[in-house]
Amino acid sequence: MSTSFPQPIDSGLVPRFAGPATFMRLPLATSAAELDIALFGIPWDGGTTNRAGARHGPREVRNQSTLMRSTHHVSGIEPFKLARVADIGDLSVNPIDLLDALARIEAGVRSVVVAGAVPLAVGGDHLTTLPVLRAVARSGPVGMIHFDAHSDTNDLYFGDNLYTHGTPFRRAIEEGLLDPHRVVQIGIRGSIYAPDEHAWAKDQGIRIVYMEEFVRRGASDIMAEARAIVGDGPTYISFDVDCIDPSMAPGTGTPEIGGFTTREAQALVRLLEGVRIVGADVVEVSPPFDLAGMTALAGATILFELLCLVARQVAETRSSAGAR
Ligand SMILES: [Mn+2]
Repeated sequence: MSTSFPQPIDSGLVPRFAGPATFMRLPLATSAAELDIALFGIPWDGGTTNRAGARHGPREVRNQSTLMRSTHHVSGIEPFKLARVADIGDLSVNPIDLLDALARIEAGVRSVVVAGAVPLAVGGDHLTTLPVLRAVARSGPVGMIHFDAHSDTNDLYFGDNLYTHGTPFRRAIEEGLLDPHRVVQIGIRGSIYAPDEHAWAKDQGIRIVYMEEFVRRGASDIMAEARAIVGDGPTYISFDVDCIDPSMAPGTGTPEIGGFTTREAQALVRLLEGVRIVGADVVEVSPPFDLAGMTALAGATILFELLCLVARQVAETRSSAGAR
């Protein structure tokens, strides 16, 4: 029964600025057992090549997420009545050993997946998505709708290093975690290292929607195509906050001007309705570069948008199982 589901702290009893800051003011759970959706942080930025700081993202997104109320004002979705959701804290990370960090993150997400909960992760830099995908895609490759300024499909760095926040999706395709023909990247822009930087991704079958195409076609048209590409198969959603313009989200590792407004980002995410979401993340919120928490607020709000979609999916799955 929904009355027994974990509920946020009532702001009529404890004001939003008081008490411990968990995601959405939800209870802090010790594991994903008994949950439909697990919110967690991945405080790690060891894959960052330039402006570090996303390791501080989860804590500040938690802080700003205390502004989220219980009901989505457009869809009417009340996620905490539809699904059992809690904050399970931060995954274990190792700040000074990249490979150990990736192993720890994968193990943490695997425990969520094994418990039957949908993982909703808050990074951390974008390399954290690779171990999340290793856990989510254990039974076969998944599709992905990816909002970002960058393709993140570069190959090697400083010689032969495979793992940075610019390489996760090349590694994920090489490892068979993503079906590249079911991958869409939206919002890509900014100067690149060479004219053929995105050739590998396109050759694999990834659909890259540059910002200029988004401006020409608009959110509805782009997302109709994205939904058709991923179809009804399992799909991961990755939201790099640097897809938003740095005038609205300056607190990030690799800002690029000419980005989405926060309103456009909300519209895009709402148009994910109907996609079978098996996990999602919001990454690259970097509080040391932020101003007045505006980037963390954008990240927290997108997290709420994603939570609403997944909560409705959980409720629909439950009712169709009940109908059988
Ligand atoms: Mn990225």
